[in-house]
Amino acid sequence: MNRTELTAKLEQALKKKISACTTEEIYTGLLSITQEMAKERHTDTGKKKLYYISAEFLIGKLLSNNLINLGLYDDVKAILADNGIALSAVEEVEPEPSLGNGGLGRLAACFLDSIATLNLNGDGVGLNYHFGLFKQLFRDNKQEEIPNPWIGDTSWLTKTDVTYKVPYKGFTLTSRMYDIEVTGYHGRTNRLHLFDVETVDETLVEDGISFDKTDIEKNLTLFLYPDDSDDDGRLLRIYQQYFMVSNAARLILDEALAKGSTLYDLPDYAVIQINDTHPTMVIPELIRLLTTEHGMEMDDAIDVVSRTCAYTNHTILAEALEKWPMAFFKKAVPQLIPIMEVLDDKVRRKYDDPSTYIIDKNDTVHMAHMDIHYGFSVNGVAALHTDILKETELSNFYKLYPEKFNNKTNGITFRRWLLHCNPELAAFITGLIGDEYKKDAMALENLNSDKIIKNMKTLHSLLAIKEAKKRELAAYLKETQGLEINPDSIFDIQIKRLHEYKRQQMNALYLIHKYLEIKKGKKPITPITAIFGAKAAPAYVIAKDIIHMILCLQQIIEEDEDVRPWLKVVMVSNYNVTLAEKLIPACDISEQISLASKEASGTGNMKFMLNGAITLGTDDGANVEIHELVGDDNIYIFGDSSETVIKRYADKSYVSKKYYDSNPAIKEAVDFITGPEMLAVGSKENLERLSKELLTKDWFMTFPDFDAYCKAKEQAYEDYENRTGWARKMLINISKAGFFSSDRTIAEYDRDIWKLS
Ligand code: 26Q
Repeated sequence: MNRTELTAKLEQALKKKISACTTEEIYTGLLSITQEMAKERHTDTGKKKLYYISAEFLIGKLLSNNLINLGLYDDVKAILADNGIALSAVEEVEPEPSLGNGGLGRLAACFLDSIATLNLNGDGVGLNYHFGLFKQLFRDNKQEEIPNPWIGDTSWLTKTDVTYKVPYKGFTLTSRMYDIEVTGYHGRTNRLHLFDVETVDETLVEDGISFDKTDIEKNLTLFLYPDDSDDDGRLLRIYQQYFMVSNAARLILDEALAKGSTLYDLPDYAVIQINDTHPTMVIPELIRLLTTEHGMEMDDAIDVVSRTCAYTNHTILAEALEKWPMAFFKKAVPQLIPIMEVLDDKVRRKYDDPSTYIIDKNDTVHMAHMDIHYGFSVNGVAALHTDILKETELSNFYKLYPEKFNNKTNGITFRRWLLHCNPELAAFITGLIGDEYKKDAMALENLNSDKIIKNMKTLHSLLAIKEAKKRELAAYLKETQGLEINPDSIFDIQIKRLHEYKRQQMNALYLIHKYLEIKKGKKPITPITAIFGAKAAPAYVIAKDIIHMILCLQQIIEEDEDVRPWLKVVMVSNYNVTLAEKLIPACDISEQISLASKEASGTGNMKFMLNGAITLGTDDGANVEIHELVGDDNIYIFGDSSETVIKRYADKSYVSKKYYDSNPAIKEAVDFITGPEMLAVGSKENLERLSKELLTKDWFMTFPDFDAYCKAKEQAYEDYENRTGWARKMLINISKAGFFSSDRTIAEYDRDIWKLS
């Protein structure tokens, strides 16, 4: 379609001249023509189909992404510009759905993009949360939560005719399926199926995000349950999970039957990727449906399902592995219990290692165990993570099924995380090496030639792009959040969910230390802006205390005239995909400082690298692979190794107080948390609890890594002063980022697990 035709189409949808429309009207018009064109590319070809079941799909705004994938972006931008409208202003109108917590949900969204781009037959299946994850506000230096309504009158959802009955103990719910078109980059269109319940009642929500947790019929799809929990919502989580998988199971069986499957050959028609343990109940549910509604014998059903399901593990934190009391199943979905008992019984007959049983002696159901015994593939999400699973966390299972275990290092879609969020950098790359990299990310390696990395003009152009993105971010934060940052400072950024293992508290301790150093007269050469973005689960007390500490520190430094010109701390509120798209291109230093062995992979680390930020991190998750690719000179790695950490946990030898007593810098920074400056702006209760936590537990070992962290950070700041040297590091990082394209990850899933093509 040429520009004239596209203009005509848009004006037809708008029913008036483009120049006479508001940005809201333009958004609605663009949404409808984009959706229509996406639908035209929909196909369901291929006998076998992948069903990626996930409780989370953190898709972000869709308009620009779809325009890029459909090849319309440049034309639409130009047409709007001719009419005096900026596409960026139209983007602002679109609400961001918050259908995910963080990494796992965003990964699922990147995967859908790559599956469609690689022309694979694969759909997503999940839930249509009306308010998603909460929206974050700050008041009195504390986090508050409110709902994030995103559906409204115009959304990307298409209502379908597909409905099912989902049985619970004592009542049955009627579901309806809604679809979101998933466009591939110059590829086919697949679908994201989001199930909803017709009786959901948005008026149930009272103050903030509280609501009646017992009225399942009305509350089931109101909210996404956050990734750390109070007991309150745990039962509701089971109701949600069962709703998701029961609908998924019926859809899968219906589609296979429609294509001529006997169901005994289901693995030829369907492969199910279970995204962490949240959809694990799909295993007993499918077995239940095959035996009760399709007349299959139990052993056959178990065999069929075991050859259809594959499981991805995203965490090594024992406390995050889902284990549910049998009482929950009894209360919500008793029909699954006899099936799970059969599955457990078979395990017990075959193996005598109780650590691998599905139902333990306390009558607790271990969801991951069900996946491993009754799935044909188990994968981790980065090389180190998979090794740790095999050697420690899941070693007993690895002994039973070595052939099931495999690694699939995570990836990100370069459409959203380069082409869309940083078109200037994309154009710069194209100017140097052509645009082959847009279809084959490994072609970025062509940037790593002497002709390019030694050319001073090229290096200066790259720095100019970074500077422009920093100015853009500064203007955006000023306008949207009233925050003022200095674009001529170093942007040092840590954005991710708030979790103790990710160690935002260690970054904050460094900043306290730096603040005190500057007060003593040791000014940095270039001013520093430390930026945080993080939501804490509403019931995660210490995580909220850490946010409080950072916000108090932000205020203290802001009010300190001596330090203010040299150091600034800002925490952006409501960190989400949209903000990530603005922050990442503007970043100089990417903070990836989890305690080694704890971050399964990380994916923000990849996005930063692709946008020319230099990683300051531990040898953890996919940082290990980034480190290997870019080499010691182009990354700042510090801290204890995963082996050391695992050993220290095993021998229980860590005592944080010893470090506090013997390291004056640590003592000074920790004492500051409860000192007079902090107490003047913060809450005694929160700050004292946090300080006590560090002094008596420090479970994620920030003190042992503190000195190494400070040293590595100072080194990075020093190296930043050599501008062309820094630009060369940036370019080498970009040139090595190709491996982290989710197109590569998905091609591997298909080659080793799904076998669709
Ligand atoms: C569990 C039980 C009850 C309620 C919620 C949950 C829950 C919800 C979400 C548990 C975990 C999550 C999310 C986990 C997650 O995002 N993991 C991240 O996955 C990324 C993609 O593989 C990795 O890059 C990150 O390292 C990993 O932390």
